[in-house]
Amino acid sequence: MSGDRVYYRPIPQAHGGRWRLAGGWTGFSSFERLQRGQAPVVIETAPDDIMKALTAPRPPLMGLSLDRPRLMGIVNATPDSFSDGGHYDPLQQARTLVDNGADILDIGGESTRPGAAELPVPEETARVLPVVTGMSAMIPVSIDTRKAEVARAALAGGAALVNDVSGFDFDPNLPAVVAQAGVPVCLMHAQGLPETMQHHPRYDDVLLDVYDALADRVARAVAAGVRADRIVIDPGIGFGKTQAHNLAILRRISLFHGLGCPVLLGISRKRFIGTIGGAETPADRVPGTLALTVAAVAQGIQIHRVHDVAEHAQGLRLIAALNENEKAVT
Ligand code: HH2
Repeated sequence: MSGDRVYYRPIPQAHGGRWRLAGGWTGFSSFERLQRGQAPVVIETAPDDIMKALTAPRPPLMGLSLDRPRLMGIVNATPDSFSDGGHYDPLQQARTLVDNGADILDIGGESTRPGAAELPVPEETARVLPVVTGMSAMIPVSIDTRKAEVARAALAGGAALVNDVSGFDFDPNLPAVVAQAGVPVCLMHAQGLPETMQHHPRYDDVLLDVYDALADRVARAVAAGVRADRIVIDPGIGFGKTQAHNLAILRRISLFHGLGCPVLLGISRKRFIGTIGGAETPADRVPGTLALTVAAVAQGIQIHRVHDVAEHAQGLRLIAALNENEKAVT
């Protein structure tokens, strides 16, 4: 990638601002100009095409407006997920997450934790389908899979979004399934496969490399017939990334609004939160997860994939109240 390329990161403001980020709750009035190998420079203007991508309101996703942060509750129909070890009935867990305030459920049957092995299609389908069919009349359901045949079965069972952690890199048949169904897709960035991705992840500049890779994935998805306004992007925290990589992305995550898509973030209970926060057990990483979610909300990130929906719903209610208060009190 050329070192000359210039990137514009909107600098979010707690109050006011000349423009609104993605038509949402975050204001901004200036930018960081980012270039490989150079220190960020604060500037006051950006090119028209970037401004358009940064400010255009995002269309509703599965009927959900994106003018406030949304919670995607994680349902692991897996016996080997990293964070909860499969110690629950997924259908019961799904209902609890709905009661606790989830806007979307993300249902997955194949663990993608570092070192996890691939699961055969029939097994993955058998795990997810009862939860998808059981929940899709109640709440928008996302199917977390890299595989076309699993996605096809889940869409037939009522799923309304495909969440592909490989960003269409794993199964060449998945783009056509998504395009034909006319459903939205979340394209996540990952470097390498779950089996080996944490061995030696390397980037030139992780923030800009991930941005370019996602731009490429969006372009490929559009070329495969997926409508641009149905694409959600995700920088893929922990997928072929060290702790320093994760932090570099999170620190400047508002950059990703420049791709013109809603942004989804999956940090919930991940290892680096335990390492920095001093919480060995995944279930003890809720405070650290919430802290990073609040920071991401302040950068305008729209969709938050979390295990602990009740705790995050409470946090988001407080953030909403702070924003409301400014309007109400004169
Ligand atoms: N992380 C995991 C799974 N799916 N999808 C998106 N879009 N973004 C993510 O960051 C993401 C994801 C983590 O996978 P796993 O190890 O299966 O654990 P869990 O599902 O409990 O988060």
